[in-house]
Amino acid sequence: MKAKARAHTNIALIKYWGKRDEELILPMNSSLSITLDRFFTETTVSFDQQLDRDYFWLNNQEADQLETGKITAFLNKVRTLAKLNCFAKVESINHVPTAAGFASSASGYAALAAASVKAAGLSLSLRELSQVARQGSGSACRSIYGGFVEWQKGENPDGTDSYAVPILDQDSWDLRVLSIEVTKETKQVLSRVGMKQTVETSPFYQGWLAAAESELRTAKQAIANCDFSLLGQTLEANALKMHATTLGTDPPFRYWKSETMQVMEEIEALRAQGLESYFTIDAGPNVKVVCQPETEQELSKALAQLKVVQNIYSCRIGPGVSYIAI
Ligand code: 2P0
Repeated sequence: MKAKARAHTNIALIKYWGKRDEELILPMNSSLSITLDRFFTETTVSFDQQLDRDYFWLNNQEADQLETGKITAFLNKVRTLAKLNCFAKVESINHVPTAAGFASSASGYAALAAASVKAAGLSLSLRELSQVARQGSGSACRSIYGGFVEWQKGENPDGTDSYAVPILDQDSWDLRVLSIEVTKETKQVLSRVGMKQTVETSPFYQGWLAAAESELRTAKQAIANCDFSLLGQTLEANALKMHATTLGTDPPFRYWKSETMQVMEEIEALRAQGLESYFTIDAGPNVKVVCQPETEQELSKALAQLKVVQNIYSCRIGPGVSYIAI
């Protein structure tokens, strides 16, 4: 009744932005990501008849009631699937610098899903596991696989056709991601809240949906041909459109800060000089830069010169979920 799993973070090249079902976490649009090697979560789950409730320890500290409640809500789905009626102790170690704008929810729920289904005695395919992880946090379904991954939005109201599929494995195309930290400030609109507000109030949302669909097709074509320029132009355009939707909400909000813009402008300037890379930004002010191995060092050196840059984390493409012997 005990299992331990590791899952890595992922960064979306075509963003997931908006839900059609809040409870099952079903997205309005399909998305595409790369799993990263550097940041991951390791989680141990033990189901135990002796426990009087679920316990959640994060980074060796017992979590508060609110955080434990979220874990219980997720474990309830696993208990229902496994027809299990006992509580669990969950111990998670996050090797993710959350302050640098790396969401830990993707690696967190992917590791929790993998460990909890195994501890509950279920034997699921990776596709089924991605559907379970999705119900903890949407982006977590993509972290089940390594390399390049598509989350197919599906059409069914019950979510049975909304899951991740691997589209290119981690060793097939060596891309690099520089995560540029410009602030450690965590106060911002949570992505869950931000995407809901966008779906409900932004007049730009229909435009986003149409564009995301065609950009996904282009990105998949670029990946099939290992066409870096096409993939880069597409992922950058997609990130800009996602952020544009937030400017149209009521009330409006934005994730960028002036520091964000400075990094974006520097990427454009370096590109004009022949140093090719492309930026993407998630639900926060920090910037991720996608580049090729041969220019990684030079780009990193150039970006480190900017006053606004506090830290640069260099990442490679990483693996999918794995189990750890205990
Ligand atoms: C993504 N983001 O595709 C997009 C781009 C943020 C911007 O997935 O509500 O933590 O738990 O399903 O997965 C972050 O949102 O949201 C996210 P929930 P999640 O990576």
